[in-house]
Formats: sequence, structure tokens, C-alpha cells
Amino acid sequence: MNSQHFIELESKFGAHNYHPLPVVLSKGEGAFVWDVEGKQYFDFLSAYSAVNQGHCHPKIINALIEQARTLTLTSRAFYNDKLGPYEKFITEYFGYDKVLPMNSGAEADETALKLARRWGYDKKGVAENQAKIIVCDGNFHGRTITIISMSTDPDSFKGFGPYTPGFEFIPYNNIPALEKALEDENVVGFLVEPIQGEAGVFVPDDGYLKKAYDLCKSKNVLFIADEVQTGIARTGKLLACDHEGVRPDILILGKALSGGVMPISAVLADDEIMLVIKPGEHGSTFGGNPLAAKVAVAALEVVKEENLAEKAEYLGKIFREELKSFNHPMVELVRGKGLLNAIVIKPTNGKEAWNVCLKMAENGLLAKPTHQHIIRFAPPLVITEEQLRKAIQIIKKSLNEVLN
Ligand code: IF1
Repeated sequence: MNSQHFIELESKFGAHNYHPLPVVLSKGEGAFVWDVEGKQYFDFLSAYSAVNQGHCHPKIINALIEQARTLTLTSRAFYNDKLGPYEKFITEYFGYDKVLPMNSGAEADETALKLARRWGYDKKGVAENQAKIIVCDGNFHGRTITIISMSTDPDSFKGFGPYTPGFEFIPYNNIPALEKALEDENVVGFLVEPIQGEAGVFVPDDGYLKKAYDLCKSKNVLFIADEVQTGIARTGKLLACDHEGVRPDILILGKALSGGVMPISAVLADDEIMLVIKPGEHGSTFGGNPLAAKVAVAALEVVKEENLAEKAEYLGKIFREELKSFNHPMVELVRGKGLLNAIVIKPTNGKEAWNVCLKMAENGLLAKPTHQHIIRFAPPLVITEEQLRKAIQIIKKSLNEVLN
């Protein structure tokens, strides 16, 4: 069975909500994936940073298999012997009193929004149904109705109304705008990505997060960080907020919390916030299941054991330096932190980011354009320096070839 066969199956029987690169993958290991024809590629997307620990990491897969043979799901109607140890582990790991386990990133974001609203009513004294949450233009937090109600991207929200009220929009990376929005006493939270992923790996100015955090504190507003994509070593620190010494009041994690093995997300906060939600007021069938608990512990252990944050920091500098000094006419800008990077492509001779990605795929490296002219580069953090340098050669070669 060749690639075309599988592409046709998806086209015929699957909803058309994606437009993938025409590559059909069937195997992964570390920083590499293979297609059904057996061709090997560097994976420079890492499933949108879910596979930070590398494809099929043996320690994580062993945890998965062992637990899958023992107990997978009990629901939260009963206790299980893996959840408590996981909760102790992850709260100590990130330094919070409590965790609320969910599955997808979107669910964790929804959980954070509910927590902030309830905290606003119970602790801050906001009048019923008046709570507001400040969000940023260009954000990406997922696909639910409420989350798209906070989106400024028409592809995300258009045609899916009516929308959830209660959000105030401000420009990203703009402290005066935040200061002004915070004047409203009904504001309970400020939800922000430390680096905007979908917006094209948009890195805010140094000091932005710290100033935003301090402003929130001065107005008794919760600073809520969506680290679903930036968290868990991707940007060169355990959390992207660590770059500025900011400890979010509510921390949202997903993706790499499982090393890409299954959907695992989490919301972390201290008692003062987390305990406003009472039994029966929030949850999910799969959240906190023993299989996820075992997998998440293994995935987080790998991050520390293999010094993935330090590796991302070190390798990210090499990546950006190499592509900046390459001075290619199609590369308008190189930006990012750690191993979350992007290049802005200047369309040349009718060739765009999509053409560059097709050429890179041909040459053995997978990456995906975002917003037509931006290519995100986010390899698994287990990539070695030697492998990274090979990958950089493929990127350079592809940029040259696409113009010929
Ligand atoms: C898709 C982007 C990445 C996220 C942040 C929450 C979620 C995401 C900061 C929701 C999800 C994804 C989902 C994926 C594409 C993708 C993405 F290009 F859209 F922006 F990663 F860069 N917060 N990001 O980035 O998590 O519910 O998906 O588990 O195909 O939609 P989820």
C-alpha cells in the first residue's frame, strides 16, 4: 500500500478539516519518522511540540505498556492507585499545591477559564455573571466554542457563533493596553501564551511577561499561562515563564506531558484557587486515568533525566545562528526561543513557504507552514547536535533548490 492509497482513504472517509503535507507516516523513533515507502525524515514539527521527548521514547512506552496490561480506566467515581502518586509528583515538579488532570489542551484551557471565573465570584467578589477574562489578539488556545470565542482568527471562529461572552481583547506584547484593560474591576484573569505559537512563534519583548504578571498582581487578577505548546522544556527552560522568573497563578499544560503517547493535559494552581471548584462541578471521564498518570510521570522524568531544557537552550542558539548567518534571500526573519523557532519566508519567483516545505520533505525533513509565509521548526528535544547540524544542511539546501 503506497502513500496515495492512504491519502485517498482519508480524503474519501475523513472530514476535510485539515490540509496535510502529502506524506504518510508509519513509524517514528527519536527525532525521526518514516513514511509507508520507507523514506526517513527529520521530524521538525514534533506533533506541534507534543513529542519533545522523541518518538516512541522507550521509557514512556514501557510505562504505557506495563500500565495498559494492569489497569487503564476507572473513572473518577473510584480512586485508583496511580493518580495520587502522579498528583504528588507533578505538583512537586512544577511547584504548586494542586493539579486538575484533563486530556486535551483545549479542555485544560476551559478548566482554567472556569477556575478563574469561579475564583472571581467566590474570592474576588465579582457580581454574578459579570466576570471578564483578558485575552490577546492572535492567540491560539484550541477549538471549543468558548475557546474560539476568544479567537481573533476568522478561520477559527467564523461561522461557528453564537459566541461565549466575557472576553476582553488586547494586542499581544502591549503593556499599556493590558494596564488599561485591567482598570475594569470585573476582570478576573489574564490568559496568555508566553510565546504565541499559531501566530507564527511570536516572541514578546523581554520583560513583557514579568510586567504583565506584576500588573495583574497589583489589580488582584489571575495571571494564567497557556504553556500547552511552550511548556515542558521546549523553549530552553522547563516553562517559558521561567525565562522571566514568573510563576503563573494558573498553569496550563498539555501536549508533551505525555511525550506524544496519548492526550494528557493538566491545570496547576495553589489551594486558594484550585479549591473553589467543588465535587461534581468539573471533570471528565478520562482525566486522571491510571494509564495517563503512569505515562505523564515517565514523560516528565525523561525531561529531567535527559536535560532536555538545557539541550533545547543550547541547540536553539545553534539553529538560529546558522539560519541567520545563511543570509538567504527567501529568509526574511529567524525567531524563536530554545527549539521553538520559525522563519518568515519572503515569497520569491512564485515560491512560498508551502513550496519550501515540499522541497524539505523531498530532502528528508518535515515542517509545516503556518499563516502562509511562516515555517515553524520544532524538532524533538532529544535530537543530537550532529543530527541538528545535518537537518540545518537540509533546510539550507532546500531553500537553495526551491529557487532553481
Ligand atoms: C491542531 C497551532 C500549534 C496550543 C495552545 C492549547 C492548544 C494548543 C497554546 C489546544 C494547540 C495545536 C493544535 C493543532 C495545531 C496546534 C498549533 F498551529 F494551531 F497553533 F501547536 F502551534 N493551547 N495547538 O497551541 O490543545 O486541544 O489541541 O490538545 O491541529 O489544531 P489541544
